[in-house]
Amino acid sequence: MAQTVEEKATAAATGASATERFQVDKTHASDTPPERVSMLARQVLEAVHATIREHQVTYAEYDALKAWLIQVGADGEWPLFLDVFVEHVVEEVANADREGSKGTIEGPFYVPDAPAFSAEATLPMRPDEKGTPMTFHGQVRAVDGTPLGGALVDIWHCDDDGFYAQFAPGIPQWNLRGRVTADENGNFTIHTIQPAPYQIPTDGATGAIIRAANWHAWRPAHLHLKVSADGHQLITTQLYFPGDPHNEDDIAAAVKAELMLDPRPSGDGVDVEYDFVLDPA
Ligand code: MBD
Ligand code: FE
Repeated sequence: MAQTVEEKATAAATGASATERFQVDKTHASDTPPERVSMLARQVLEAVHATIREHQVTYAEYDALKAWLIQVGADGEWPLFLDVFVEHVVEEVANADREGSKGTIEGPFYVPDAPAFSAEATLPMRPDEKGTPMTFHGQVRAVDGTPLGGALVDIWHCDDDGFYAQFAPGIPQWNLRGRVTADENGNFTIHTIQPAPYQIPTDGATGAIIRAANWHAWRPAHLHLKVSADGHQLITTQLYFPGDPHNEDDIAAAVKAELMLDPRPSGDGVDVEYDFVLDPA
């Protein structure tokens, strides 16, 4: 019983930590001109008005909406909510013209400046880290096929229980996070464990709307990556595992066919290979 309470506390802390992280890394002034702010704000508001008219929204429902919006902020869950339900379309628009590898959403759990490693690395993990051992290797190239020596592969993923270091308490700071510099041929090899499918925290305001709507809270198992090289566009992406029941109904709508791995059994674990192709800057 005590353990259940602790796990719930863990999930709530996850969403709120993402707000602090965002405020440290990403809050910056936008230079959006007033005409554009006006147009975008007006269209969003008009879509809300149209929904109210079409569905004859009541005062009770309007008050429930207000209470819920207040709670999302109080729980610190705006980064979580927005990255789960909105970011995928921003990413689609931002990267529509890219020729190289597909990107997908960053999500709320990236932390910059993870420990740095050379081209063959074992991610920081606990001595008894649970999970299937996994070796992830590949090459970083330009769109013309030139290997990008010294490219940076910044990887982060959750543990075998679906928890991210620095967002769920009790996990070593840099667990399953690292920045790996590829060798002179753009090759890298990363030893880690296979991440678990991930259920977004259900005990805060984001969970409340998921429950109220009778949706589910699952993301399929995934690796997060930022891959970059001098003179090239950074890609933020994720990689997925075939057969995961939530590849088809990811709550964050961030799965793409091009991002599917092809794991092969190897020793007591799996071996996965994926190459990244970067567009010129
Ligand atoms: C995650 O791990 C994630 O990747 C996203 C996009 C949202 C919530 C949790
Ligand atoms: Fe994630």
